[in-house]
Amino acid sequence: MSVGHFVRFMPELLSAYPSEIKLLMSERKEMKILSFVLFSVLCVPAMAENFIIEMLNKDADGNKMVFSEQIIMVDVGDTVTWLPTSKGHNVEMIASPNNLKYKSKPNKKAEITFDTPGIYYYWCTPHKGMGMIGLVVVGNDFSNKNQIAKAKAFGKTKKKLKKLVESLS
Ligand SMILES: [Cu+2]
Repeated sequence: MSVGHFVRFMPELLSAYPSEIKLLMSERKEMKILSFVLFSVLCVPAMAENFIIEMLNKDADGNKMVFSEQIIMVDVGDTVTWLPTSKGHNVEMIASPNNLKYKSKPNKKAEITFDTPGIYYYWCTPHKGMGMIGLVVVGNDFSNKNQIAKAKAFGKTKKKLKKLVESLS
């Protein structure tokens, strides 16, 4: 339904409601304005955001084999897109509140829409022992922090995962 349809039909819908509302909106013009305001308010919570993370051989600080954002906070319904800015990387989900299975192809864009709150831990498969990991926190929910702290990690990544988990509060 378009905004135009909504604005045209809303006065009829509202006219089915009690006389108190009719009294509030004796003018058709006012009803149209109110309808538009209601429509706008109803649409706001549905607007999901898209976050970009780059897969990098080297970041601006000189760190090698990293995701540009190591911890990202998003809302339920938001999407994260990982761009293959440098070659040879991917995104593989390791631990998450809903045991999400996800492994992207190397050198390709990866994209996940997050519908379940909690902490998601992923790594880049070829560089999983070099600290190329990241966390996505959905809906400000840290309830599976222990699950993430106990998740598998190799080499340099062990220390880094510990540091990232400890920074969450
Ligand atoms: Cu990598």
